[in-house]
Amino acid sequence: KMAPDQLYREIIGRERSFAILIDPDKVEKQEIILLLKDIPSFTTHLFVGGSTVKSGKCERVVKELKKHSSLPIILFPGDYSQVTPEADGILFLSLVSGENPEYLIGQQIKSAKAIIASKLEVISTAYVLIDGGKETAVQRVSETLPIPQLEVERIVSICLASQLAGKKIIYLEAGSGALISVHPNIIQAVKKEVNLPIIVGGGLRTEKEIEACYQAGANLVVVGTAFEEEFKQKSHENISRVNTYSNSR
Ligand code: 1GP
Repeated sequence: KMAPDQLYREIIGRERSFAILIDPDKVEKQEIILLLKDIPSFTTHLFVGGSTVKSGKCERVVKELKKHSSLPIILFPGDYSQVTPEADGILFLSLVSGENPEYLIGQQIKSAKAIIASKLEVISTAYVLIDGGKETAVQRVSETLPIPQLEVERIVSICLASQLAGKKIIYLEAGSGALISVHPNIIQAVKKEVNLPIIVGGGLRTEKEIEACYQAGANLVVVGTAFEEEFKQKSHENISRVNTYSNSR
């Protein structure tokens, strides 16, 4: 039988975790088998969620992923409608860097009953939005301004307050498709002063950037856009290869 906090313990216990983020709005059900073949071999988790997902899409994607992968699926919901009992866990996010009550507690209230009724492992997450060099979807949807990267002390204080409030993990987020990812100095400062594991995501593209996050103290690194783009590029090339082949006959 699984311990109630198994996913969380695994994240703490393992030196490096790596999640591919799948936005249900940007993937078709029939693409999922191919997509899973493409994920890096060191992937330890699948995150599923997005800022704007049509109703029912999240559930269909989670079910299809479950059918074809044994990696744990953790929901990373943009809103309460994305709670999907078929996943393994959920990052119960509170946007602690902003002051919009809807994303501090409003969405959480709307999702509480469904989460309690499910078997999802709940990981209470302090979600910290940091400036990624452009307006990202999180910023737009949550109507919350990101914290400038230079305000390291403020970021540390937010994380300390989250620790005191009983959050279990910190998510340092530059926003999906960010131009600038979270600077390693910020990760390092949080690691030094805050006694919680750290997730880092937003705008990470190269292995070098990912490595720098781990070196600075990240426990789990999330990549969405870079993987998505590479996958789209590949499937595009495959389609044109098939077309060239059939045209030449
Ligand atoms: C977004 O942190 C995740 O919420 C991942 O961001 O899509 O830029 O990789 P990217």
